[in-house]
Amino acid sequence: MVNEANAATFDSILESRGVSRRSFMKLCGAVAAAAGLSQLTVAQVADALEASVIGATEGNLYPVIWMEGASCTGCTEAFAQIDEPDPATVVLELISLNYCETLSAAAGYSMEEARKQTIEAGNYILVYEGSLSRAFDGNALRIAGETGIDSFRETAEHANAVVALGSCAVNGGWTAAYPNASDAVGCQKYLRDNGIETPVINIPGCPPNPEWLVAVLVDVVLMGVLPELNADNKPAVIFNQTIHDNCQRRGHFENGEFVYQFGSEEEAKGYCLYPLGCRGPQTRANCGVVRYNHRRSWCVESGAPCIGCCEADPMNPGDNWVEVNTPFFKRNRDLRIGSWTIQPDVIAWGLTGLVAAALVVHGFGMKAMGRIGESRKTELVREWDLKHPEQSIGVYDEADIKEALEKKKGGK
Ligand code: FSX
Ligand code: SF4
Repeated sequence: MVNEANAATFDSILESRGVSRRSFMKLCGAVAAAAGLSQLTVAQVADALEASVIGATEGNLYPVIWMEGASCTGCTEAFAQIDEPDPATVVLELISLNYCETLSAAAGYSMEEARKQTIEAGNYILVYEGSLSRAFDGNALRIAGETGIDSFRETAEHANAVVALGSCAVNGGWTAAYPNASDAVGCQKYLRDNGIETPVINIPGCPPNPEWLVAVLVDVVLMGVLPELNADNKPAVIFNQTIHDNCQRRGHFENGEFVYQFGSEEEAKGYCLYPLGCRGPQTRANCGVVRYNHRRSWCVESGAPCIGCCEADPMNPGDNWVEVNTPFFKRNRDLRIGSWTIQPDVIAWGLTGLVAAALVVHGFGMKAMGRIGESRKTELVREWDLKHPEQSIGVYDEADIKEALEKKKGGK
């Protein structure tokens, strides 16, 4: 518990930074929600954050090294964009950020020195974003005169835990997509392949929601516990539910109300995006609960089908979200045969053609044997094709289309 004198100090720190107590408590509520904690724990989170900010004024904070491998820096960028209150004023005072290529004011030799000294002193956490490039003896990425994998390795092996932030750090992400020329892998695989047992907490997403990182830091740094992890070492409360579980469009999915085309009437009605390739049913994360940008909205709510950026098997770089989910906005993933890719529905149509050809041959045989007489086609034109002629890939006679439309009009 924070005592009264400390509470007064804390209030004046908040005030000096233009942060109201109300917005601070809102942040605590969001941290608790992101961590999957009950709202009853908000007071505990607030106490922990207050103690940490007071700790900051006394220079007694948990050291963190934040390093970056092959990535777009979107993870840091997303973190730096958390709004009210902004990370620089309150949240970063959870930790003593001794090294961060993007956020630290220092650079060059003095930064590298800070990293080495932190490692020597021990008792720190490594937050790592981006993948580890193993090709070319690790020379695809060099930092301060050594390979990226060497500096990762020496920092990770002495850390209390590695937080793999972002899908690239979890299993290579898009940097490991075919043909994975830099032989990219995530932190956990690199460490385990090299016999290093440092605990790893995987936070996928491209980028991950910054509030997930704050929630993990609150657990590890302030509460002194590792969050409960699932079999992929991902925080269970965040990643054990699917996007589909918490989706605002879910009712439309259940009612069979779907969007087949961007810009359509169905889209304007907010129907389910499944036919446009939404990966919500197979992607595990609580985006719909935590949301983004001041908790205003998130991908599916704002009209974009989920592209599954949180799907990452830590021990398999080939199972990265880009490889698994492209082409986006299509129901099926590409099937890869060597360096050649094809959509399964193309194969399906090809097979349909083969089967149709076989049936025709079979039909001729039956007819020749006098076993069938004249027959009628049961479905002249597929119902769906009639409804969406511009998307149809069926081949029909004009006369059949006319007949089918007339039938439909007549309610037959
Ligand atoms: Fe990867 Fe992070 Fe995607 Fe980018 O650094 S998870 S590419 S948003 O930024 O690592
Ligand atoms: Fe599920 Fe996606 Fe439809 Fe939402 S939009 S209900 S996540 S399929």
